Amino acid sequence: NAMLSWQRTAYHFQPQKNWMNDPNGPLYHKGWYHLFYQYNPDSAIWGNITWGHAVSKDLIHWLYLPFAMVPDQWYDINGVWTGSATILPDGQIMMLYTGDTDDYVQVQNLAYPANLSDPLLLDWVKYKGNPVLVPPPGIGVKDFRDPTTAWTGPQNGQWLLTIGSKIGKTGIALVYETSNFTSFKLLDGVLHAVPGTGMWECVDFYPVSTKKTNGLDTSYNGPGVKHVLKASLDDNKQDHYAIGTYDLAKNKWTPDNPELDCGIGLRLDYGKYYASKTFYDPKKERRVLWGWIGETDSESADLQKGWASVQSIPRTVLYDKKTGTHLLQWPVEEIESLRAGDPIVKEVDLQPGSIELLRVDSAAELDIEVSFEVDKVALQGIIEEDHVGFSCSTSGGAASRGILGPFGVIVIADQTLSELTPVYFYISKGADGRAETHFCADQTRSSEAPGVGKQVYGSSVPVLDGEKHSMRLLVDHSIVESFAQGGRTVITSRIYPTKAVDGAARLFVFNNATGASVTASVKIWSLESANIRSFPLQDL
Ligand code: DQQ
Repeated sequence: NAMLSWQRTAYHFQPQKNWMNDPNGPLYHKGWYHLFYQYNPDSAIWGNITWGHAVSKDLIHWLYLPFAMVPDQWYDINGVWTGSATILPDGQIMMLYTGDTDDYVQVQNLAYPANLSDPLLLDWVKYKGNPVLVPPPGIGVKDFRDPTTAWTGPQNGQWLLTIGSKIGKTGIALVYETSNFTSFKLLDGVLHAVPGTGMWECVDFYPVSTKKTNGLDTSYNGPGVKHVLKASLDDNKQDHYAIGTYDLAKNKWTPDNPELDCGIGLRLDYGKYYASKTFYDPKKERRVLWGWIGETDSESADLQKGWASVQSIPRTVLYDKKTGTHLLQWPVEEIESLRAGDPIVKEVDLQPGSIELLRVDSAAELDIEVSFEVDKVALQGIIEEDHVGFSCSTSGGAASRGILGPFGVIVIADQTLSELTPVYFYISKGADGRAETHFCADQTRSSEAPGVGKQVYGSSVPVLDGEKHSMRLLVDHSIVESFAQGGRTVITSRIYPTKAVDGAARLFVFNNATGASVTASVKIWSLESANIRSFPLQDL
């Protein structure tokens, strides 16, 4: 359908056609980044789940490879579901994944590359003793999935890994011990449990440095390290995380802020984003995060356009030393290689109730950095003014005005603003009487198409003394990934413009606050498209 083809993205990873969901087993091997993904070869809706496979030298340009694994054994005939890679010290790759059996039981299976010297890892062998793990007593046969990357245990040669589950409505992370990835022992207790959160899918568990700016290998532990626990909550399709400390000897993880929903209360992304997974990139010594960006339109629309879902731009993940409470997520630096020429650099004074068009070509593919300086007198006035209780999702979107917000940018808009997606800050008075900043993305007017998501996403974001209000946005036709304050709060928007398409797309800055002027310092780069195509296998 030509009318919908523009909704395809220009530099986000997506298959040529059909359905995709979770990123699987990301790893770096012999000069190539490997991405596997949940894929339906036959349709644009979920089913027949197979492992798609693609490789890249830089996480931006991709080559599609033949499927890594298809559902062809009794233990995965109903789907080769999500899994993770563990790279052993001798270079062997252990790929543990969930299989949905002929009886619809969720089991864990082992696969490994047939030929480690192949940089493309084209052939995968399923271990002949599969499954290697079945649901333990007390765990539902449909509540046992998505093994993590393993980390080294306290004893020599011992590995630990976690698998998500639930008991009643309590989400849990079970921990297993293994030395060979074929036989496992369930450890007593759980890594963490949170009542009311339901089934934990795609658990992720990894160390972050509290001192350095590099990422850490999954097995790294010691002083100056905290551990992040992430769970994808099946009940509300949100990725939640918490930062805590991990006692390896006792196999006990303790959240820093247990008050916050029992320590899993922050979200990696407040928009359309799920089933994320990190891996350690030894080439650049960083931890890289992938996430699945699903659709917010209807299944029939997906069938009509012939594809569904994209992957987020990979993000580096670091501990935010300044707040000590948040992670910092930031697009991998390689994305900057798509910047076409010098940026447009502008400073714009925005009086209350003003909007300004930023003239750029190809506003459907942009990398934007904006920092806002808010009038100081007005900012201090917040103490006296009463506007407590603001929340992005319930406070009326960008059209609803307050003294100190909203102000921000408008992306994927047409010239007449009949379609527009505002991404903005709104400063309100927090419960403690001090200024509280919210970061929101408003989809209510993104599209004139019927039957698409029209939510306002967002959350509060810490803005420390002396910091400006800053945001970075990656705009890619039907996706906007928005990062506030260096990546403390992130929102991914899935939008379906019908008019603000390709050359008709415009970019604006605005200040819809009633009581404050703001100065916006803007840098805008046009982004080139990434090269994402089939691998020329005949050249091998
Ligand atoms: N997707 C996979 C499961 C996982 C879910 C199946 C999360 O393994 O729990 O496609 O989106």
